[in-house]
Amino acid sequence: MDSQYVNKFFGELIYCSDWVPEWELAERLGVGREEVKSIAQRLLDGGFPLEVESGSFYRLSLGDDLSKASSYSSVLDSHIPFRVLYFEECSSTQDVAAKLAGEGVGEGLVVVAEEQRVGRGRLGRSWVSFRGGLWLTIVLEPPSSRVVQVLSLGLGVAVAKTLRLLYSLDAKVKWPNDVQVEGRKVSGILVEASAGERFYVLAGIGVNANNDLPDDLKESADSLKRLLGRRVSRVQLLLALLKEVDKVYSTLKRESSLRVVEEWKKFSSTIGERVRVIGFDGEYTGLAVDVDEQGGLVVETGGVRRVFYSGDVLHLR
Ligand code: BT5
Repeated sequence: MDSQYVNKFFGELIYCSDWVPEWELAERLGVGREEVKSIAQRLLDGGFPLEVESGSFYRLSLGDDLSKASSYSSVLDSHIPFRVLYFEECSSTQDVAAKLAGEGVGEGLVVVAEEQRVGRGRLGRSWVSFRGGLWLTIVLEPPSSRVVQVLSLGLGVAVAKTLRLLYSLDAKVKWPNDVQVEGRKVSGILVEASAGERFYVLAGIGVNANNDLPDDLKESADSLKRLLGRRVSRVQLLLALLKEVDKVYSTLKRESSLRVVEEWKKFSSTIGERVRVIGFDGEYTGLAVDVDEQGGLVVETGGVRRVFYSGDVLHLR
């Protein structure tokens, strides 16, 4: 049995929290039921957390222990060669990843930390990173620095899709880089690019999963634990998110920025809204009408169309 099927089998089950019948897996993988049994046996022999019920129902019990994620990332059916490196605590996953990327660790390293002492957002802002959240940085080596802005939007799409697929949440993306549910920020994205000879990007993603939030963020932010009324498996969340990042990154590399922007627009809460944009050269109020191919927000303000490539956006009601 080809190891590609083992990866596919695992990949199919990542998104499912319930039992999946054998016939369905056989259909999805395009193999017979006997082959499904033998793939399952290979996973069991390899110590993977696969459960089998009545000999013909399967599910993964991935749990919440992020230190175990590294052994599962090896069987993700992804183009990016993900390797997860877990830390109990660090300053920021961006710093750890920057050091390793500078040493030439290469594309696909994922630094995950249970807790960050100085998690950061954009423009020097801080990111609250209590235990129980999902805080990670992925090292990527895109073909050109021109795609960085769109990559940032694409990561938002990956997070929103993951929250939709795993938890049926109505997750939306707010320009430039927030993922919100019911108007509250559940996830933030920070993309930093290297300045030296070797070009790499640090794709930082923070998701409020099982963590608490400080009182001053309770109005504007939310966590999966609070939204769903239960704790989630952060291992499942991480693996599903990596699969979605892989898909959007493939689209960006193999197809076009435009395709990623189109996907982003489908989940956007910003387009069609009256907004105030706080840009580098001042504040502008107008109607958010589009996002261009480079990921810039197009705002119609006083009969003039302006395009913003950075800044903050307030949705005005
Ligand atoms: C962001 O910045 O939203 C990017 C956040 C990226 C965090 C990840 S975690 C893994 C990796 N390692 C890091 O050190 N960072 C990345 P920005 O758009 O600037 O939003 C920051 C603002 O969001 C803050 O000023 C707060 O108002 C708010 N905020 C801080 N912590 C938050 C949290 N946990 N959940 C929701 N909002 C938060």
